[in-house]
Amino acid sequence: MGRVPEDRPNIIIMYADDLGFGDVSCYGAKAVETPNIDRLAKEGVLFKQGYAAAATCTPSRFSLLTGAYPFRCENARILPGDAPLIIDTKAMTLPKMLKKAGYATGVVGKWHLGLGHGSVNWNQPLEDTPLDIGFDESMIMAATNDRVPCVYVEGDQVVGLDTEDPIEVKYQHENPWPDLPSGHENPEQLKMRHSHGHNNSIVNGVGRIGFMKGGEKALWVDEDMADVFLNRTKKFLSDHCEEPFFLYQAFHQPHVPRLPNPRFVGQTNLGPRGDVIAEMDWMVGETLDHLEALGIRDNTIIIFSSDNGPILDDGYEDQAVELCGEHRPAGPLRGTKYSLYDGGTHVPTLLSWRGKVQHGIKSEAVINHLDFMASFAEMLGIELSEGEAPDSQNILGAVLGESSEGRKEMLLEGSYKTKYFRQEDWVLIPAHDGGATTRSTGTDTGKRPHPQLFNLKIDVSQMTDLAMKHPARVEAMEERLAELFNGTCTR
Ligand code: NG6
Ligand code: CA
Repeated sequence: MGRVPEDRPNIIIMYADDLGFGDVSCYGAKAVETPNIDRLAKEGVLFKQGYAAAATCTPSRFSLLTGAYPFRCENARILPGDAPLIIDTKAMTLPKMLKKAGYATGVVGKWHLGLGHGSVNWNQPLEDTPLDIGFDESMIMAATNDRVPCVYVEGDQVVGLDTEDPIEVKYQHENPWPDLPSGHENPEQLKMRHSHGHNNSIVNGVGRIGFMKGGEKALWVDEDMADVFLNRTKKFLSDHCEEPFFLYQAFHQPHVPRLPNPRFVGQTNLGPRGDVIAEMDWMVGETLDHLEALGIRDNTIIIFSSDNGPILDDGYEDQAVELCGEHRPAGPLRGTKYSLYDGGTHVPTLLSWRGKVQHGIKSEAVINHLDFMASFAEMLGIELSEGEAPDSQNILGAVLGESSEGRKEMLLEGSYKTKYFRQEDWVLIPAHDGGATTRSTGTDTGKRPHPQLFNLKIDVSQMTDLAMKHPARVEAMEERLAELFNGTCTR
């Protein structure tokens, strides 16, 4: 039995990669069943208005871990696999804050916040890793499952490193090692073809973004990744069940390339995208069962959410579009990953604390992942100093499902530094340059040469632009957006 004091519950943040508002059964999905994620809804709070800070990964995760809007960090944008760490090692972070409160801290899974502070030498102990921003333990992939280097990193070391076969990584247009195959030159070697991009180095029969060489023994096998990360998760939980802990469990699903373990192939009729969601749901179930077995489920806060909205074709021919049928990955919401419309950031968000928080609540409170930091600070009696978690709001009551009062307003990011603003039920998307759709991904970008205004209360699918009808509101919201954007703190 764990002996965690009541006032310092364990905290696990389970963070899916590109999972949409309509992709799990407790949010209405029919084509894919997620009985384990649904357990969290049954035994906790389902947020109808839960938001990631941005419609892409790196900015969202930056905000989750720092409590700062992504626009505050110039480099918070989709990073290559050899990018430097973008979180200031001196800054306060969620894991650092919890460490101060006596928590053991760990991260397992997708990182994508950079490593090192210049060009990384993968063959030596790495510098500026998750260990330098507050995690005691770390077992990660450096970036995404479609980017090199395709190796796991435990602490500051590549797992399975062989000094006889050093790893080299290059992000450039041309293949730097013409004797090595690439997806572009050797499509016959691919088991899953790319639809756009993803035609550089071939690892495990899949073309990736970026080129890598060496490290043959260290290369991951995509189909084993769920088991590898789950085993490491269970080890962390077993090792720390006698003390308060924080685990950031960052799933790699359903991001591309979607290569489930054979046990999950064909579990849904949606093809690989549905099957990896089923696989992730299984990981959630295994994690919950492990907490039960350790006797610590009741005193563990489990949050489940996603870093951004869904996407069907994100660069591989995996039939996500063809097999989608009636399934609506973003549910009733307009837009997807990369979009300025709601489906880009409005994501499934659940919280279960079985021993403490009421079960089966459906909350209308608006919460943003940014807010976990200040809310948990409140829960644990931690003072945040000026400048720390500058945009994280203490809405603990809402986070624990006790109050329907969440955030009143927030800036949100579409793709690459584009922004929009939600205030109460109103959403203002300022004028943006760029195309209304991106052909390769099929994204409804939300970019228009004029501002758009929606009222989500009466128009959840953002079908009626009210900007012409309410020019004064557009102007007032534009001013407020500018004020928030130009300030240094919104906490
Ligand atoms: C894009 C990739 C996409 C995905 C995304 C990051 C191409 C053509 N597309 O650049 O496949 O990797 O970056 O996704 O390369 S995220 O969820 O990590 O933000
Ligand atoms: Ca993502």
